[in-house]
Amino acid sequence: MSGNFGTDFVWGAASSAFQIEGFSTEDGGGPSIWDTFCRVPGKIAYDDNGDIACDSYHRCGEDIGLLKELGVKAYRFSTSWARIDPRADGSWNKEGLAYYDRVVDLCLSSGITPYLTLYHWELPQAAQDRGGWQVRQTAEAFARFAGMMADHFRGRVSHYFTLNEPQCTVALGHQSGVHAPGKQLDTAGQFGVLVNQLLAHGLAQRAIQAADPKALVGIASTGRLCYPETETPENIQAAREATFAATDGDWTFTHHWLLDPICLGRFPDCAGTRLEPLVRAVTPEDMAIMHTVPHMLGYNIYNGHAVRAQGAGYVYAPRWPGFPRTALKWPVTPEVLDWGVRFLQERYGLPGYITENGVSCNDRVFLDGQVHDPDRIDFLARYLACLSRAIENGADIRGYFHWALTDNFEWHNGYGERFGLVFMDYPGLRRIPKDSFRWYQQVIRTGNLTLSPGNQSSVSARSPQRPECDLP
Ligand code: GCO
Repeated sequence: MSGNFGTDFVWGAASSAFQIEGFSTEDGGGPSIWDTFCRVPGKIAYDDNGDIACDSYHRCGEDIGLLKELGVKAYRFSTSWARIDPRADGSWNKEGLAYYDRVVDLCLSSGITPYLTLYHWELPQAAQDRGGWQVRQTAEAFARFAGMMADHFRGRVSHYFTLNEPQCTVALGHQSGVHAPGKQLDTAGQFGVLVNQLLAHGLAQRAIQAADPKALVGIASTGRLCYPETETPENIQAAREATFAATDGDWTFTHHWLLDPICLGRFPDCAGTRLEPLVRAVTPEDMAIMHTVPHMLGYNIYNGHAVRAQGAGYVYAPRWPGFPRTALKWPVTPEVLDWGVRFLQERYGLPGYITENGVSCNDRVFLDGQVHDPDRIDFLARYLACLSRAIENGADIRGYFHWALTDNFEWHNGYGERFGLVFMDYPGLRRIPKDSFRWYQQVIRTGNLTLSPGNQSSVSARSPQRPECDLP
């Protein structure tokens, strides 16, 4: 099956600073909250840390060369706030900035459009020491950083994402504490962190647009998405409702608690929940700052929940025993890149990019010296077929960034999880393109989603994962 990806479709790959660069404090850089968090015993699997990572700080030429070989049109990467603004006080570290000049200029000379994420969790430890995302000053400091970046890169960079997944900063960094800075706040504290990030987005977008009126600004969101177990009108409506339900049980990991204020100028309906008084306390002036509508939305989507209508409501459909899962035990649910995308597009109506999608696999170098990863190829073929169907049904999705270009530091999971199209041989930092690298190269070139050149078995958005499953 060939996807419905037009010739203008932006095929890309993604990474983030702390996950690939290493050497955070070299050349005047400052430690981020993740440098600090990695030093806390027991927080990171295998006691891994980001000291070296993929050494992209010294090897960005190799990485951009791989992107050029892959044939992508765009590269989504983040610029470490801690490397550039080590004291979070606006005294810019020119050598840190020079690294990103190299990355941007290498992209441009390779015909690759840079999409800069200005915050992929690289909060300067100095900002954390002054309260981090629990205080408003951090939002103001971030806006100052964003404005400087837009001014510095004007004419070379035209696409920015302000923040990556504020939902994770709240839910993992300040609720469960499994991510840096490892806080476990109450609901009021969690909501305060969300508010400061919403302010950070609004203030930063305004600063970027003031510095470069031609810049296009977005934000990368993640969170709960649902899809109909079977495609009856009742189940589709149930999945839509479940996606945007305003329960106060798991509100932190939802798209709409971030995107409703930013895009619609209001918080989700939370009457009668613990959130109601907190929302009421947000001033109209702050609501106006948060309500800074982006030019585009980034969706980081990996999986979702099947839902079926039941009575006047809905239930999450149980996953059958042995349901397909990734190496990280995440469920494989390609339908989410069809229906989840459609629901988001319906609600926000903005141009969208899939800014992250991919899969962790138990990749290794085989006896023939290659890295064979059929699981990733099958995963991508299914998800891209579903994305193609969403586009066919009117979703305004303009690009897809595979997460990730190379295996990298998977946060509290350390280096044990491999999401890359390129295998990272960590001891020697050798980069080995996997079979999926060549498969994705072909998709970019032809738009064709067949599983492999030899195997013409086509892929459709309705390819079942359960053999006897007779999908309607
Ligand atoms: C996230 C981050 C990425 C992850 C990727 C796989 O969504 O957590 O944006 O940095 O590495 O999503 O978990």
